[in-house]
Amino acid sequence: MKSRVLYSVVILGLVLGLTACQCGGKPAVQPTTEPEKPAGCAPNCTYADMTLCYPQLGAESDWRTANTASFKETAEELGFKLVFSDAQQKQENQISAIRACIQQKVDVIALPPLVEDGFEQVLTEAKNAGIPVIIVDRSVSADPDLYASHIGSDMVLEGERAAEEFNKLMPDGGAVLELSGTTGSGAAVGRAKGFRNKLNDNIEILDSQTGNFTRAEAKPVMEAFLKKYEAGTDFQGIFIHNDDMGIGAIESLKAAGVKPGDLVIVSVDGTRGGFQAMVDGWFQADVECNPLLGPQVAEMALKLMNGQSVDREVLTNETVYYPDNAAELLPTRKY
Ligand code: GYE
Repeated sequence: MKSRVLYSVVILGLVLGLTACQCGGKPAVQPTTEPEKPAGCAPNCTYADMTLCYPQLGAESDWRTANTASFKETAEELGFKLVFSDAQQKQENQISAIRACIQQKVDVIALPPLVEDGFEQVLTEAKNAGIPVIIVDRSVSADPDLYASHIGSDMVLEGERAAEEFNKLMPDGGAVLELSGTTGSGAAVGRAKGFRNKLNDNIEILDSQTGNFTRAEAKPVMEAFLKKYEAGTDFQGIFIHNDDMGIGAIESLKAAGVKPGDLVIVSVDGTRGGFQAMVDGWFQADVECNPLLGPQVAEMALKLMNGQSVDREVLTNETVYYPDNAAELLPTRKY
């Protein structure tokens, strides 16, 4: 009797697990084996035939604002229809927006995923509906068979570049704080990893907290750091995962009486705000991350509609900016 009860519980558990649980990362809906079909207009589809869905993840930073503008401007210039939405940094909103696009039968979905995990199910739904997906900007952990390509920055390389700046600027070692991006996002995970890959052994990461890529959330995190640790004594540098958080952190540093140049601060993005922070003497380097991805994504989306093959991964070519020519470059910055 006991074993029969146990058996039923196991069966029930399996059934529930198969229908409801996505905890193992496996989608509940399995992908069909049908190959992706080109659009009806293929091989002669033009931008006028294209509806591209862009379920944006939020509006948390100047980088994101520039990224949104890039897609909107590209749609207008090339003449395709853009279905745009803003998930306000909530994955469930992003997933609903993707589902709405699938229902609308858009031609291509370009997805900038908020976080890496949890998109298997909805990507499977898109695949089963025959809608190709281009992952844009941050990466996903889902099986690459569920999407056509990834276009974006090499976040690990960005973290490595930041570490190299600290190695140069703190040759005798010391301690740094890390103000990281959205927990679980490809950008934060990659930058943290790259930073640890290349940071010299004589530089300790004293503490690491998330500021969710926003100015508003970075400010109290920096304040809390400054209550816990003495600037210049307990730590000599701060690695900040984006310029917006850097600007928030500067406000907290100023309020605590820390002066520009007292600390080594390296940030990521290369926005106008970041350039201004270099001009003002707060950032010693700014690792570029380019948000202007609209044209590349549109071009690839059209290729997919026409049934042409595309590269599985397209990484943006980027650099590091420094204070010495920041004032000169600032007026030329597009974001
Ligand atoms: O660095 C940050 C934004 O995913 C690369 O997201 C992007 C990051 C960018 O909020 O400013």
